[in-house]
Amino acid sequence: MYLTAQARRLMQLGQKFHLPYFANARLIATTQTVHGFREQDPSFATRIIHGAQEPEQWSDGNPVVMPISLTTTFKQPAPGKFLSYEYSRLNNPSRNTVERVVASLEGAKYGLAYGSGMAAITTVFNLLSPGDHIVSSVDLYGGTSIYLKQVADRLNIKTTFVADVTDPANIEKAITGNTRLVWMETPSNPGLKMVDIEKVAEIVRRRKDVLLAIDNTFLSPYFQRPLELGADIVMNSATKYLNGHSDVLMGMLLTSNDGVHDRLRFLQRTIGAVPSPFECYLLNRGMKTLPVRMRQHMENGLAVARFLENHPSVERVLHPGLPSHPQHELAQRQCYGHSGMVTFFLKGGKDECRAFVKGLKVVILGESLGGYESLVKIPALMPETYQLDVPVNLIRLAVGLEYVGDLIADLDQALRAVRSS
Ligand code: P1T
Repeated sequence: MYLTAQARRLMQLGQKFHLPYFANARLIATTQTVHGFREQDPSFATRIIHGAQEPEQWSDGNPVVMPISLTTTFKQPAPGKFLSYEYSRLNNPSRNTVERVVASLEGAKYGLAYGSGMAAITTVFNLLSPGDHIVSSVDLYGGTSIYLKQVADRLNIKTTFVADVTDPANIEKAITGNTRLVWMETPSNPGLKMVDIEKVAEIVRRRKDVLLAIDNTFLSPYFQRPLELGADIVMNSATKYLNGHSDVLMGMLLTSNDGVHDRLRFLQRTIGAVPSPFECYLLNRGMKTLPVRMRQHMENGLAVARFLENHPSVERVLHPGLPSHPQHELAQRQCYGHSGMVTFFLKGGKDECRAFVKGLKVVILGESLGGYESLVKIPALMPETYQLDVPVNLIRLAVGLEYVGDLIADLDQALRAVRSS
């Protein structure tokens, strides 16, 4: 049997200290490499619980759970002199904790927290000046796309939206002398297209003045760590998988580049789109279960994708963990797994799509993803301002943590209802 490095280490420890439990390291090994994806670092789960949050770092009594620091200001020992903090827009103990925790998960030197994913994204765009150019993708979260087309464009920051980012050569061709940023989502929203981060990083590195930023929202650092692959900046909408409970709006930026961090930190303080300490507390609490949640999202998502792939009412299914995905091999090489995101094309048009979502009883029709509840969205039927250039029969599922048998039964009965309507 293939043994992970961690399993080998555990078995050696077991033999050395006569620990019978570690003889089961083979079992642990089988849980670390799943469905052919990259081998996960098993200590990720330990870092998320203990990393950057030692009880000793907080107030009296060593509380195990991070306190919520609601204060907006901090007593100064003398004019112009500050202890660790001065004013909560600039920094705050609760925010500082989640920033350090998420940084450790993404393998970054620095983490910065914002009041939403969009606040984090637009802060990155604020690194640019009029006349600068961005390379991005046609398949992009609607909010990001709108900002680039309707706000950045007005500030004379132009974007080239590459039609097919699955071929790094197309990204390379779009880079001009004025390009300062390459902004990619992988997997993309909602097309689940994969970008080869390592190859694109290699292209971007040839130009000292261009940064590569990756929106990692669809996988979270548990399933993909773009900085390890050469990206300069990683963005996570923490509203999604990182928090996982659909009760927090937050965004995170991660980087190991000192200069980029200094500029982003300056913008964070100056623009002021920061999260409240209570949201930071909720995020820190939600993240504790990220590894268990993500593994279950993957199991449920794969089961749903396989069910849909064999359904007569479904034209095509997109899931990077399925051999039928055009970039299945890249996904397995680049990622540690895949989340609950499944995109499929229903046979039919607008009416069939409407009938399908109307028939669902467990899966909820709604925006967002990454929470414990399953959600469905039809991007082409969104309000006009958010409408994407996607086929009308494209349906996006964010598969949640319910019993997967109930989810499949729900999808099945809704699909049957479409056929008989
Ligand atoms: O909603 P907010 O926390 O501001 O995050 C924005 C965002 C950024 N990047 C990606 C890939 C996203 O999917 C999102 C938000 N997406 C949805 C709300 C959605 O339903 O797709």
